[in-house]
Amino acid sequence: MLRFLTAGESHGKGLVVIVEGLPAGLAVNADYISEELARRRLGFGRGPRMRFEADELTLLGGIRHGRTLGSPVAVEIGNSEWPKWVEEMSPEPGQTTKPLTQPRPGHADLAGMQKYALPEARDVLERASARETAARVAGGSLCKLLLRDLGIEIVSHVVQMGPVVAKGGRRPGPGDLEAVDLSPVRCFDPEAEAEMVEAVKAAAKEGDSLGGAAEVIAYGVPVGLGSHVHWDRKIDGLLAQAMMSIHAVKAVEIGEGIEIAGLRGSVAHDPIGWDPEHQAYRRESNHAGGVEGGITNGEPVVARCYMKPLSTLNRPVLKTVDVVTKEETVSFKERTDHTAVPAMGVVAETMMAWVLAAEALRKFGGDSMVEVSRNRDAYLANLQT
Ligand code: EPS
Repeated sequence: MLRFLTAGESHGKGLVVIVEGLPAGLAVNADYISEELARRRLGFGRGPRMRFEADELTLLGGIRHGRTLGSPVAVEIGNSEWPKWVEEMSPEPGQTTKPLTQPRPGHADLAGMQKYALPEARDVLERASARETAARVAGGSLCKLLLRDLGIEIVSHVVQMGPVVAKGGRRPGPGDLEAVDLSPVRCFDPEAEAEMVEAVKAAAKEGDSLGGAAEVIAYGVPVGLGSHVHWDRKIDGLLAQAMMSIHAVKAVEIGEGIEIAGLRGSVAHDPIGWDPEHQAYRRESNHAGGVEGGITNGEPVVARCYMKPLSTLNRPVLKTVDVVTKEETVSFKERTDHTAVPAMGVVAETMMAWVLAAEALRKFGGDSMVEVSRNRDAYLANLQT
């Protein structure tokens, strides 16, 4: 079973991720993990921290001479911000001199303080912060490497920024990822890209924030990941859970799920055809997003994540109550991003990679990459046609 845990606070000394269940013999290099971490920092509209903070990577365990050992992999990402926060975030006994008592609506602040009986919002927001996604991306990059060995590549692009929606057009393929990453908002539609940049500028000028949506596509996924036999084995359910867990994501759509809800059954489904050249079935369209009955069907797996506008604003306007005085006030101001949708797309790739890698190992399981590849090849050679 593939699983991971992360630990660490946004302004703490660093983050740690432990990945358990990777087979031995997976080629890993630190540069690739660093590149993925750098991709997560991309995007017009992010706050100043993204410019001055480097993700300091240390491989602590589970990798030797560029290959996984089959033991847990542990990765540490140091926060270069730490020196400024040593006292405020110290693990030693003591207390803050700057308690945050005006919780932000839309954030974990108030519910977290009530649930954990904590006196101020920083005790909650430090872990609720999207900084945690750096640890997910570091661990998830190992899943991407595993998937790549199995012929699976994952791409994401921004399809909505605030009110601006990209036109349908051609979806980016694995060869287009560099072009997407070069776009300031990671959008594949140049016309929409320009409008998105303007929308972010306008929101930023008014101290406001923007939400939006990113689409994630996995190419090369074989038929048969996930299962119809139990609610908790359906791969669309697993993807929805994984992607919904990304900070500020409020909806996840598989394929054209929202649009086909309004269509008739006679036109909503993807006709099945036979491809004599490859001796394989294929779908003539992909409204289902590559999943039927909770099982991948061989088409690209497509999911969209919808993110709310961040609730931390540079202009304090959101009404709240001071938890000490109970008087009406506005939520506290904290350094923030105007939008994090481009970065969210990279995190969403990561969460799809976690699910696909976990399900690929469940299907083709083995303790070494040789064993996993052999099991995959045998399955595909015997795939019922
Ligand atoms: C975040 C606020 C900002 C973001 C941060 C998430 O941090 P700070 O308040 O330190 O400027 O930059 O995101 C990251 C640090 C990151 O690595 O993604 C928040 O409130 O969640």
